[in-house]
Amino acid sequence: MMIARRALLLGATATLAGCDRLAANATFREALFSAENFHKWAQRSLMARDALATEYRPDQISPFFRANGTANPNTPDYKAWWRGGFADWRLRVDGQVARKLSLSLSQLRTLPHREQITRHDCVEGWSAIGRWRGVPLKTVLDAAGLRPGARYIVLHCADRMGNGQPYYESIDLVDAFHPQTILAFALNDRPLSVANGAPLRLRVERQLGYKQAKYLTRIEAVESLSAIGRGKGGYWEDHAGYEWYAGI
Ligand SMILES: Nc1nc2c(c(=O)[nH]1)N[C@H]1C(S)=C(S)[C@@H](COP(=O)(O)O)O[C@H]1N2
Ligand SMILES: [Mo]
Repeated sequence: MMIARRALLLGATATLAGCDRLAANATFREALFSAENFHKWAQRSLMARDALATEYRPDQISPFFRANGTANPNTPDYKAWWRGGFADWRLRVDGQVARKLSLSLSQLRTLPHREQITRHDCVEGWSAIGRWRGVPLKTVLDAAGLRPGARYIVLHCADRMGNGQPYYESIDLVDAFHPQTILAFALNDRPLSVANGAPLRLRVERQLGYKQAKYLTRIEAVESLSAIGRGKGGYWEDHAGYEWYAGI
């Protein structure tokens, strides 16, 4: 990550050398386009994606966190997992990784947690504040070891949409390694309800509601999104033209 960012900054600074010749006024160039200023500007705008989403106070938590989209996957697999208290459920981690993983809920619960009170914003025009607890996605990705080709993380879900296709979403590595990006197993100090995505869902707090994939079954690291679904990076991106980057 740090290496990639540094390479990007160096690349941007190198491009600037060409612009230098075009700037007639030396002072203007000095002030606006000096390598140092440009570097600072570039770093600030890249850093903006690393900024934390607002976290709220406990008294601001919404009394009810409504459910949207699928409220129960109701597939034979899911019903069996639910009946067994999700003891037989696993999160698979595969794709462009050095080590494939298959993690049980109790294994995930033993990893270091993060807790955050954040606001969920759905494009359909509602918001809710909740306290999420889960494992940083970074922890899981570091355990699996991303291969150099990995560019995106695809979240595969247990629920089937109207057309029988599973819900899925994807994020880039900036969001995947963001400190507030967690695999959440608890909402408001209770195990996730079925309606809110049991047993595990993504929280990627700089993004809109539809990126917050529920009912996770598999995390896949990929080089490109083109072979996933219809290639737009998510169920709603593929079927309703939603933006892949849903930053807020
Ligand atoms: N697997 C899955 N994840 C999903 C959805 C869905 O239908 N299936 N709906 C999305 C949308 S549009 C929103 S707003 C949130 C809703 O999360 P909630 O049900 O916990 O409120 O989940 C998102 N993640
Ligand atoms: Mo949504």
